[in-house]
Amino acid sequence: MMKKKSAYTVAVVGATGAVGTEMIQVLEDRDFPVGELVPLASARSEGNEVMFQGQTRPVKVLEHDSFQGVDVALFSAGASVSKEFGPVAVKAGAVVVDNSSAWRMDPKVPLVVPEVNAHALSEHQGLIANPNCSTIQMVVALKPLHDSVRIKRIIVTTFQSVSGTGKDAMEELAEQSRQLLSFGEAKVEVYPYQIAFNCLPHIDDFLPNGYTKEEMKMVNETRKIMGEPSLAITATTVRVPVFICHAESVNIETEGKLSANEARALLAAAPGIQVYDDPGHNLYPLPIDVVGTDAVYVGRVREDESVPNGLNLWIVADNLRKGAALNAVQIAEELFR
Ligand code: 25A
Ligand code: L14
Repeated sequence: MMKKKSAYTVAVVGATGAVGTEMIQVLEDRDFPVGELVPLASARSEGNEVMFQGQTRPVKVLEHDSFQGVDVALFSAGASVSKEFGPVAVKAGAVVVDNSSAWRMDPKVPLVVPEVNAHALSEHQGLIANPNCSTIQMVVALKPLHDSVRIKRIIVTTFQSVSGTGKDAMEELAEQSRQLLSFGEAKVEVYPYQIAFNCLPHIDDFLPNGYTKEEMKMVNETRKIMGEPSLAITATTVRVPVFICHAESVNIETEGKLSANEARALLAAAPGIQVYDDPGHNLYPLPIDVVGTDAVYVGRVREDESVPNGLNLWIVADNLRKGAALNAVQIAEELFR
C-alpha cells in the first residue's frame, strides 16, 4: 500500500489548531515512526513553535511547495484549505489523510474508521478522508451490533462540545462564562447565539431540507462507512457548553433480537470500545471522564420497549482524539502495517 520505511516524514497542516495540536500529541503518544515532523499553518502562526518529542519545531507557512519529501500529510485546517492543497500534496508524492469535509463523499476517496472499514483503504489513490467526529464514534459502537443483528434504522441526537469548531470557540465558551458569572454581557462571535449556559440545535449551515450539514454528514457518512447505502437514519445535532467530548443518544431498530446484556457483551468484546454501564452504581460515560482517552465509551444500554427489536445507547468519545486526530493517525498506521 505504502512503501515501508523505518521512519516517515510527516506533515501536519493546521498544526496550531485544536485538532492539529492533538495530531502531534497522538503521533508522539503512539510512537508513530516519525523521522521528521513538518508543522504547517497559515501566516497567522508564523514564528510559532510546536513541541514534539521534547524538541521545538518551527511552524512553517503552508505553500504549494511545502510537501517535497513528505510521506504522509495529516490535514486539519478546514475544507477550503484541503480542497486547494490536498491534491498538491498528493502530486508531490504524499499520502493525505484529510480531516475536513472536503473529500468525504467523493466516490474515489475512501472514508475510513479502521475498526469498521479498514478494507476500504486498499483502493486509495493518495487521498483518504477522516469522517466527521460524531459519525466516527457512532459507527465504532454500532458496527458489532450491526454485524450481529443488522440495523434497520438509526435515530441519533448529539450533544457536541465546542472544540469541534476549533480554538476560537473554546475561548468563546470560557470568555462568555467569565462574563456572565461576573454579571457582564456575553460577547457573541463564533456561534449565532450565546453558547455559555445554553444549547444550540444548530451545527454547521442549514440546508433546504431543514436539516443542518452536520446532520446530513451523519446520515451520508454513516451509510458510506458501513457500506449500507440505503440504511434509514435521521439525526439532530446539538451544540452544548462542554469543552471537549461529544455525547450521543442513539436509538436503533434491528432485524434480529438482542437483549441489553447480549448487546453489552458484544460491545465489550469489540475493538476500541469500553462499556461503562452500571445504573446501580450511577456508572455511565461522562465527557469530563472521557476527555484525553482513546476509546469510544458506551453506557445506558436498554431495550427499546416500544418496538419488537430495538436498543437505546449513550455514546461518548473525545472528539479531538477518536473523533479526529487519533482516527487520522490510526489510518496512517494501517497504511503501512
Ligand atoms: O469548518 P471547517 O472549514 O471544516 O473548519 C474546520 C477547522 O478549521 C479551522 C478550525 O480549527 C476548525 O476546527 N478553521 C476554520 N475556519 C478557519 C479560519 N477562518 C479555521 N482556522 C482559521 N481560520 P482551528 O481554528 O482550531 O485551527 C485551524 C488550523 O488550521 C490552520 N489554518 C487555517 N487557515 C489556514 C491554515 N493553515 C494554512 N493555511 C490556511 N489558509 C490554523 O492556523 C490552525 O492551525 P492559523 O495560523 O490560521 O491559526 C492559528 C490560530 O489563530 C486563531 N485564529 C483563527 N482564525 C483567526 C485567528 N486569528 C486571527 N484571525 C482569524 N480569522 C486560532 O486560535 C488559531 O488556532
Ligand atoms: O465536518 O463545529 O468534521 O463541531 C466537525 C466539527 C464540522 C464542524 C466536520 C463542529 C466538522 C464541527
